[in-house]
Amino acid sequence: MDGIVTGVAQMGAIQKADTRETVVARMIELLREAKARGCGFVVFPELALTTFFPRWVYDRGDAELEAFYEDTMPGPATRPLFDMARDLGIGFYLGYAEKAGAKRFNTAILVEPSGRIAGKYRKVHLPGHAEPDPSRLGEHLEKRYFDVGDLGFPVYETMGVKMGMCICNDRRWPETYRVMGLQGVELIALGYNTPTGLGEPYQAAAQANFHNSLTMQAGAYHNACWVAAAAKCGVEEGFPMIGQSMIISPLGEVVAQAATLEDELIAARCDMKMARYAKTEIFNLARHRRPEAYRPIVERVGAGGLIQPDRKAMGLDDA
Ligand code: CDT
Repeated sequence: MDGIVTGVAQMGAIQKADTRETVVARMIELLREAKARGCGFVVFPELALTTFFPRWVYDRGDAELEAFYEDTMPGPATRPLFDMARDLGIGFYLGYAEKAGAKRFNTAILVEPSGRIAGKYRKVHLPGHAEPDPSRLGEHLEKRYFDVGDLGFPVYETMGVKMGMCICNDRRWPETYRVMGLQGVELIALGYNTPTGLGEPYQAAAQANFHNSLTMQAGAYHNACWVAAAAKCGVEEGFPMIGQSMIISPLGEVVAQAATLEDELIAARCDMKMARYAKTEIFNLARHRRPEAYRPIVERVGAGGLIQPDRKAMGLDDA
């Protein structure tokens, strides 16, 4: 096969009291299962080592808050994960909270089976707020605890595949996938922690799973790449989060999907021939894209005024 057997290691809830060591032991168990199922690469969730701490209000410098970040990778608690992956010959994607000098990032890394870190991504689309909003059912304070990612959306040649990464809310933005699509990405790994609604009238519990699959299937199809997505899910400290971890083909079809809201390994043979073929046909970007018609995408942040062609150029009679 021209590609890689990919595992998605969905993780059930992590409570505040759970230690890194306990969590890493769960991850190692999932790696063992991945090995038994022939995986060469495994995707773990966003902020996989701790509970989803942006749901609580802290001040920067608070000891409880600071303890959620990693200042070295691997560190003492994560070293056993790297060692086990190396012993099993498996590469992995890991999401964690990164402390980088005075900055804080919501980060993911690609680790090769040798233990070498092939690449890093820092979350660009930080959802939620910087200040608490008691009118909601729960807080989502990523803008308080993380700086906006400063690495763009890099694609790395690793494990025989052109791999890219993104994190949770990034998956809802077409730009995320397209920037990687324009680098020829073949597999996008991503992790997420998605609450089943925090009281918003729309994008609430009823649509949470639909939006999850909708955005990722569209991103995979439009960019002719595999998407392997791992949830952290279940009820954390009373807050429910969606599961529905999945692997999506470059044709946009779900080829594997988790059935539980607990630790669960799903796997699929991700053949890159399928991605490469789709890139030569309908989504042959070089042949079909028209960047001159897309200028507002990079010139505007929010929606602005209408952009209308000259009436004469349209051949309208009243010009
Ligand atoms: N972790 C993360 O990015 N979660 C967001 C939900 C934010 S709700 C305010 C997501 O897009 O799933």
